[in-house]
Amino acid sequence: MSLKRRASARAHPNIALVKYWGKRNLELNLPATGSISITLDTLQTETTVEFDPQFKLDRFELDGQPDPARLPAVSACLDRLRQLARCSHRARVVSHNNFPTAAGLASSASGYAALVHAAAAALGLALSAAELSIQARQGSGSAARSIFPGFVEMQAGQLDDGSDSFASCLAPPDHWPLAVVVAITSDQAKSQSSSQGMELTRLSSPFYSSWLQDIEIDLPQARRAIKDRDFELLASVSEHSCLKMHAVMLSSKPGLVYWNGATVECIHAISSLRQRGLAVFFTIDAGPQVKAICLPEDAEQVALALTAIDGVQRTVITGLGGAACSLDQ
Ligand code: 2P0
Repeated sequence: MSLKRRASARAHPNIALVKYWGKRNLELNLPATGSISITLDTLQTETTVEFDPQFKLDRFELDGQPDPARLPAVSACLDRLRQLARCSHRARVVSHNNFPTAAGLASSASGYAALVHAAAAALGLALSAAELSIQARQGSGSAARSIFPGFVEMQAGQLDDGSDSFASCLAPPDHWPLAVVVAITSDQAKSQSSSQGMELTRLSSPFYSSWLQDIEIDLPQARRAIKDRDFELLASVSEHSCLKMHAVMLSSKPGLVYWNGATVECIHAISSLRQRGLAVFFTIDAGPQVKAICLPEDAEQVALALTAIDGVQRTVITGLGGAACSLDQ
């Protein structure tokens, strides 16, 4: 490749319902277990990658600012694709999130999914969605799922080289068009990466092995709930998975406490909405935001209830979103 090549892509964050928290191989970023997620619409990362023989170094810009802290991980992602394409050109990567970065809104998922999609296209690599998912996984485990639309399952895989550790679509968004109300309780970036947190949990939580074992029970239940559109079953397996994950986070040494006061108030508010007959459940990731999953007709009411809570700064309503895609003609 001698000429400069450029491509742009968009990807959406995803929210895990059966959570991933723990790795079986750090170097290849292989998850210890499978996970099941929903891909969102509305929230998105858009990324342009330009390879140019004139560039001396890779550059990475996020939301209008150079981002040297994330550059090594971005370059490592590009290196894997450059190796496949037998290209040594450096790249300029320009990325925009329309939501807060690194605050428990899965910006690394949409970020790495958009990055590998755009970089592969710019390098002229015709990768399948599974191959893109493998590339995205090496940037960030949850990013493997953001390649796909709607309801998505990530396979932990068994092979040492990780070639069987990728995601696939369980059902498209229109199979069961759920809504997600995100209650933002803090715009601050978290102080510790998920990778560091997962390793701390693996090495120190006395409950880690039970956590891993139980996921094998949760995965088939969540699959069945999605297939049958069984809201009650999906609510029960998802809340249980979320609380078990936070239990191993809390029981790490030192403990990982991702919640703030408003996070806890949101949990109680969602439980009381459900007692009043609304179909809604919560999930929370490695940050203080709360995601309420509900039927679209109830989303406004859920958002009103969460916005009224002290400490909730704002809410965002999303539906289920599409696959990572090209922004080029
Ligand atoms: C998930 N999370 O399943 C879980 C739930 C956060 C809590 O995957 O280390 O940024 O890059 O593989 O993907 C967030 O972790 O972690 C995550 P790495 P990632 O969505």
